[in-house]
Order: sequence, then structure tokens, then C-alpha cells
Amino acid sequence: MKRSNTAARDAWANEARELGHRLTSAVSVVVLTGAGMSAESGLPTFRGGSGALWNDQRPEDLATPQAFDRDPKLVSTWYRERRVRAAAARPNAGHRALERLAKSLGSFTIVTQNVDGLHAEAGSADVVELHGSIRWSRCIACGDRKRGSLDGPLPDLCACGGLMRPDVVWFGEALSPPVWERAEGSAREASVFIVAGTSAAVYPAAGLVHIAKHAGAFVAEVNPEPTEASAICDLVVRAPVGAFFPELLAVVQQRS
Ligand code: BJW
Repeated sequence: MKRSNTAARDAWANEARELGHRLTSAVSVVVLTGAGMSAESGLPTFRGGSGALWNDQRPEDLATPQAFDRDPKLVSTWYRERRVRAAAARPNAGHRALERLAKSLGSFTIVTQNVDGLHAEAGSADVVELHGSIRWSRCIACGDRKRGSLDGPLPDLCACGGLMRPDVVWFGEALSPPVWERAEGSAREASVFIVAGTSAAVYPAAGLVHIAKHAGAFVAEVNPEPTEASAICDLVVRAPVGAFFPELLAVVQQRS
């Protein structure tokens, strides 16, 4: 076990050198992150893993407008619990390393599927939040937005009497057009595109990997497990983000 850990770390060190070399000569870098980015902050991922089910329900079945229409209290309770956990969670070494990489490199865009706000909390500016933010709610009747409640009766109500829902993108709902345009434009222009901590199973977010690849980017994946994007990646790093990104940062800082 000790030997294989050492072998894995040697492999990450080589991969960090290769990717670090690419980053320091890149004109524009994009990092697409998913739930695995926050796993080391204690937040569960959506698919697989012991934390994926909630009250015996699959997250994918709760993250829909139909589930909210059917049982707003149940869905609001799930989001309330996640909001409280997200508020208590802290950015991990991976979030912090990405923030510092952005400062060391020129054009660096983080596009996240996560709704937990941990990239911004780590100090990253201008994060593209594809699926909205769990920290905010919006009224299904008048559209007003307010901070999502952390306590009190559920479902939460707007001053107009309408039901408040989390300000996130559910299955079957369109992503905000300006947010998508920014993400798609960054992917097209990326010289290096890193896909980290996502199963790359949910579209249109997963499509960004293909857009970047077809536009000529060097595509690297950071994930302990194979994903639907692995086959098209130029470099695959089988490591957790909290171990690999600090190592990558060290390489980039040495070279610049
Ligand atoms: C680690 C780690 C560590 C662990 N370090 N790694 C094309 C083909 C087929 C279907 C579609 C298609 N285009 C659209 C669809 C339909 C659908 C879809 O994609 N379905 C698929 C399931 C097949 N997409 C939609 O419905 C989207 N909307 C849409 O297309 O609208 C069209 C439209 C146009 C015009 C008008 C109207 C409609 C919307 C998708 C919204 C997704 N929303 C959610 C919920 C957000 C709110 C919330 O958080 O509750 O987003 S679902 C959920 O999945 C969440 C996530 O952001 C998203 C992706 O999950 P993610 O991040 O990849 O997590 P996991 O758990 O899957 O993976 C974690 C990974 O981490 C694993 O790989 C681990 O190994 C790894 N990991 N620890 C690194 N330490």
C-alpha cells in the first residue's frame, strides 16, 4: 500500500510538471469544476459515494421543477440542509491553489457547476456559476431574489406570498444565457482546459470539454475516478484536487 501511494505521488509529480509547463506557456486557461472539487471540504457529491443519497432519494430526482411542484417542503428541506452545510464548509487546498494559480497566470477562468460558493470564498474572482447559487432563493411568482433562509418554517415565502425556490438550475431548465455564453466563449478560447472533480455526465456543462477540445485546447482531467470525459483528455491525473492542485501551483510558481 505504502509502495503504491509512493508510486501514485511520483506519477502526480510528473503530471504536475507536464501540466505546469503547459500552463506557463498558455495564453488562456479554463478550469471546469464539479462536486468533487468540494468533496474535501466535506460536501457530498451527486453520483456514487456514500453521501449521495438523501432520505433514500437520489439527488437527481430532487433537483427538478417537478419534484418542487409535487412536494415543495421536501425539496426545500433538502436545500436548507445543504445550504447550512455549505455555509459551514471552508474552501479546501484545491480551491485555494486555483485562486493562487489565477494570480500567477494571465487569463484564468473558473467555470463551476457547483452552487456552494466555495471558489469565491477562497478569493477567486469572476467565477462563472453555471448552475446558480444555493445561497440565494427566488420567488416562483414575482422573481424577487433574496438570501436563502437558514432557519424558519419551510417552504419559505416571498413578501408577495409566492413560494421561494433555490436560485439554482434544475434538470430540464435552461442555464442563464449570459452565463452560458461566457462559459462557452472561454472554452472556445482556452489553450489549456482542465476538467476537475466532475463526472462530466450533465449537459450542457460537460459539452464545454468537447468545445474546448475541438477548438484546439490541451485538455487535462483531475479526478481519482474515470469519467465520461476521460477518453478525450490529453492528460489524465488520477488524484484528488486537494493533493494535485497545490503540487501544480508549486511547479508554476517555480517556473514563473
Ligand atoms: C473528486 C474528488 C476529489 C470525488 N478530487 N475529484 C445531452 C445529452 C443527454 C441529456 C442532455 C443533454 N443536454 C441536456 C440534457 C438533459 C440534462 C442532462 O444533462 N441530463 C444528463 C443526466 C444526461 N440537462 C439539463 O436538463 C440541463 N438543462 C438543459 O439542458 O436545458 C435545456 C433547455 C433549453 C431551453 C429551455 C429549457 C431547457 C440542466 C442541468 C442542471 C443540472 N443541475 C444540477 C443541480 C444543481 C443544483 C443543486 O446543486 O442542487 O447540477 S444536477 C447535479 O449534477 C448538479 C451538478 O452541478 C451536476 C453535475 O454533477 P457533478 O458536479 O459532475 O458531480 P458528480 O457527483 O456527478 O461527480 C463528482 C465527481 O467528483 C466524480 O467523478 C468523482 O470521482 C469526483 N471526485 N472526490 C477530484 N477529492
